[in-house]
Amino acid sequence: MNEADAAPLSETELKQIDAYWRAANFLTVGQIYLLDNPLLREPLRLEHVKPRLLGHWGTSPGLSFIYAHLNRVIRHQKTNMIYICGPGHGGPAMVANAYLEGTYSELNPDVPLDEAGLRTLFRQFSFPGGIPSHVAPEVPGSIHEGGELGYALSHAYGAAFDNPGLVVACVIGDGEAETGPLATAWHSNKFLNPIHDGAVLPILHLNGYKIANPTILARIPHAELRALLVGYGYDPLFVEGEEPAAMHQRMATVLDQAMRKIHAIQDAARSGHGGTRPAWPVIVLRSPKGWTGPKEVDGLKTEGFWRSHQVPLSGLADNPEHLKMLEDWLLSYRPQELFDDTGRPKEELRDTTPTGPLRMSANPHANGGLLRKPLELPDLSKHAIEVPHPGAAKAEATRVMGGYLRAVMQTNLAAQNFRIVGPDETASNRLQDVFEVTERAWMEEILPEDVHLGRDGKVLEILSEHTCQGWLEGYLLTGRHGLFSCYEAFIHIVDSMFNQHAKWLDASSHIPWRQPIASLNYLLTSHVWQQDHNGFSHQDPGFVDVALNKKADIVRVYFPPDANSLLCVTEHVLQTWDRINIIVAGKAPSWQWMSMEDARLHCDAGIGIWDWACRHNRPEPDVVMACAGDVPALETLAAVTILREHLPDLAVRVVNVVDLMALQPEEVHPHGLSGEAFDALFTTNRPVIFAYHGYPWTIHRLTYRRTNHHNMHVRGYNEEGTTTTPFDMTVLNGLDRFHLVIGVLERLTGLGDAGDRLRALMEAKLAEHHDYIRAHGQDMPEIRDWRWTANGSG
Ligand SMILES: Cc1ncc(C[n+]2csc(CCOP(=O)(O)OP(=O)(O)O)c2C)c(N)n1
Ligand SMILES: [Mg+2]
Repeated sequence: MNEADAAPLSETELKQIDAYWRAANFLTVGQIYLLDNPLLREPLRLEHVKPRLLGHWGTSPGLSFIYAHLNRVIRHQKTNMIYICGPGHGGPAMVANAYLEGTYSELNPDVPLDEAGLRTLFRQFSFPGGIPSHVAPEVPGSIHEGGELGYALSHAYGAAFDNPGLVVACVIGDGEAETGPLATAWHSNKFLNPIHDGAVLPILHLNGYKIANPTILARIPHAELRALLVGYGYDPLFVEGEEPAAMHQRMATVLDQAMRKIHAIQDAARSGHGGTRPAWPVIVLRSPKGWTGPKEVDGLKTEGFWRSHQVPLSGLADNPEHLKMLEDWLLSYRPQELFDDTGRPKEELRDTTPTGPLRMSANPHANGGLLRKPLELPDLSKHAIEVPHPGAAKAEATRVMGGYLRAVMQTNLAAQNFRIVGPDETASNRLQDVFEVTERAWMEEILPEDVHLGRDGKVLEILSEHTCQGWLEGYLLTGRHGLFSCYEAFIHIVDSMFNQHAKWLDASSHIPWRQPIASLNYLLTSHVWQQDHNGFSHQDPGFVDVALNKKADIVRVYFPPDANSLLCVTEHVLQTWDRINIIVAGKAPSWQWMSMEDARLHCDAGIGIWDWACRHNRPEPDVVMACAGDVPALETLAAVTILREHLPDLAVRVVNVVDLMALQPEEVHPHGLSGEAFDALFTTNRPVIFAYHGYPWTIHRLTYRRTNHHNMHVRGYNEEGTTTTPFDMTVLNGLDRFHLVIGVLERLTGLGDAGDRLRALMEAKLAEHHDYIRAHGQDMPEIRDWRWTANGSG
């Protein structure tokens, strides 16, 4: 017999699996529509129906069909499996399955497995005070909200990395498959090692439609679709049709086949017969959108068409016929056969689900904090740069960080729970020391001349920031740790993914059973002020501004000004949880300001006066020079030396900010300074010239409630960029030492001739700089050779 005609389900099993599917569909429709009368024990009346009908039916029956069949596999094979639901708008389906598995009631005792529980389950969905319509963190078993489409497959692979016993089933909407992030994530198979990673089983859900259009993959010829998936390196298996009994048999057959292939691949690789990348199976499920729902509504095709995407029947108050159709639809699932007299799902249904943690809704991998072990962190001091006094040494900050990350990687290699991701930039960002202990993962051919590619590499590099972000999120959400290193300008590519992850963390923090996960850590380097090879396109420090829109509890932004402070910040972020930490640091050789001891104290405080850089640091200085960022710190210190030389009596205070959040009021951010502490640093009435790494307005946004805000003059990136010398970049944006000095002079009165002379000198210097770089193609010697000298008469 042809495998396509096989019937692996016995008559009883077929009945049971179909009953389970009907129950899940009934619960889905119930959630979308019903306020009361959950088991339709009385004729359906308008008052039983929600006044606002919200939710998505179209994707749901397919999602539950897949769920029911994965359950069969899990029960038979005791598979450790989680379910990533790409079309996360099918929230009611995923809630229905978690309810049928019993998990929902275990975690939410107010929604028990009886008629009252059903009423609550239905009522709460998309209802004020209830649960959201998507597969939000509230849904047990999910690590993926799916509201913003495109990230299912990268999340799935992230979950599978270093999880050899896990199978990640990943449902991909055919509309979702049109997104850029999803399209590129197919290539994740080139990074998955069948020996030490788990398996991803993509299930492409070809229900044919999006919100109001057909989908590309459902309309291209079958042969093209097959060729596409083969071209991505997969082994496609098709399940196509709509007659439930035949579809159950076909799906069971194909899933068994897929699982056999997965086991064969893993067994071969794990017994030493692996080698190159295998062709992992992918299932293509072609079934009607809104399957089992109303076929036609008001004479228009609905089942098997995009009209079933959200709520196929609406306007029930004005249309008694629709109310009757809803009742018929609900009754078509024969609820009396599915629930007992108390409203509890019948035992036969429970028999089709796995038990305990094997239930996908209860799998600990989908509540990764349960599995999270802290990273073991090596001794930081071994990596410190010797800085006997400020400006005594030069170093590339991120290279020093790379040395520490090498040690972190090595220390945690056995635990297999630390990954570094990045779009092709680990070495460019000077983190290459990690390659002394691990490679870049690569499952394709490796040529003799290739450098640091390996089957077991823990560094993941693909030129897709989306995929990097998705992998790391999936990895963290399943209980592990990691770092994303990226060019500062291009991290914007994942702005929206960042948003979604921040929302996930925020929502999770209100759910008692969700355990904290390791923070998502970004290193943003090759930043706006240090673009040697590149220009304007590579100059954009605005990611921080996107990040600041998120809740204070979630986001931290650090601007370590030198290598030792970068080390301290790195060590800190690797120990935090449920946050998104952004570290901005340069990779160019730069002057070092703090010993490890000083860096620790400074970073612990997050902000502070650099006593060594101040001139006459009286309680009331004449001017405060503040800085955040490595290049702004350098220019500020250079400006201080100019002021010191030309206006020796001027009292100048230097404040450095590492932790940007310290600028916010303490009521707004947990790291925020109190009003008194802020005023003690920035005074209540003296001019503050603030040199900031990013867009100046950010500092205003953070400090507008502070007493001395009206005296703050912020210099930063004003969107003036090009390919030019490093110093010229600061000049173009008014962040350079000469402009900073002019800024001071503009705000101080009574400096007399000395002030006028200095201003003229600064303008002359700017003109000289302008001409010099055009003549010589590099910065003036006094800029290149500048170094900090100790403060003579401080
Ligand atoms: C990135 C993104 N763009 C647009 C939307 C709006 N949207 C919600 S559902 C949907 C159609 C999804 O179609 P498909 O992936 O095929 O899911 P299904 O048919 O299973 O509902 C769209 C465009 C979205 N959620 N995310
Ligand atoms: Mg679709």
